[in-house]
Amino acid sequence: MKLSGQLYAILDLGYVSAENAETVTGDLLAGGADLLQLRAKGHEPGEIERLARLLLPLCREAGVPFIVNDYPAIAAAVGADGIHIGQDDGTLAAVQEIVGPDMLVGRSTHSPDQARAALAEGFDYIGFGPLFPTPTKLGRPGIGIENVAAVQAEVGSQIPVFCIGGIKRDNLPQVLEAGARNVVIVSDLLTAEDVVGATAMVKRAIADCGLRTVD
Ligand code: TZP
Ligand code: MG
Repeated sequence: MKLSGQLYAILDLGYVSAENAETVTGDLLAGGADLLQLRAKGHEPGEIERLARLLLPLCREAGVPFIVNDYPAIAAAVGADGIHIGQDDGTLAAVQEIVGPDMLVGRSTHSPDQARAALAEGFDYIGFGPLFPTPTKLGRPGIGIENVAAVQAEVGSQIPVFCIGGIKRDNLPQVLEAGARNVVIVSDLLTAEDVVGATAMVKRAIADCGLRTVD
């Protein structure tokens, strides 16, 4: 996996109906998303597995890793490329007992200490945030952008650090300026009138920032 300049998109069923999941995933991929996660809080595992089986081939065709949120057993059953877990979802070792040693495993982190701990434990990448309060993750305060550069330098030199939470096209320059190299954007892409165009715009902004930066 490349270490910088990536856009991680999430097909979140809080914003997209199951009926539209395939179309919107196609749009995110057409716009240039580099990773795609299926996130379906509150949905039945059977429905999540059905959707995962639907979306996985689209990602395969685009050459984009397909990641399942929260359900290692579903990730293993459908042959996903990755599984993403939160702070309260157990250890990497416990997840790997279900998905095996080869699947990408990502961890949500909410502080520099958690970011360092996830690196030390051996996760393949981390989410770092929410940078700003967001309706997509209610009840969690924004951690701000002041630690982004330090976490990117320390942890991001070893594994990808994906800044997440309240990132939108209009504040993306500020987030990149703060030192972010990889971002997750959920609602701003999923609620865009033109999902392909919005995704492509974000990709260009990340790439332009990388060109201006000597890492
Ligand atoms: N984890 C931390 S913030 C967040 C998740 C899943 C939601 C990000 O969504 P949005 O809509 O881009 O703020
Ligand atoms: Mg979770």
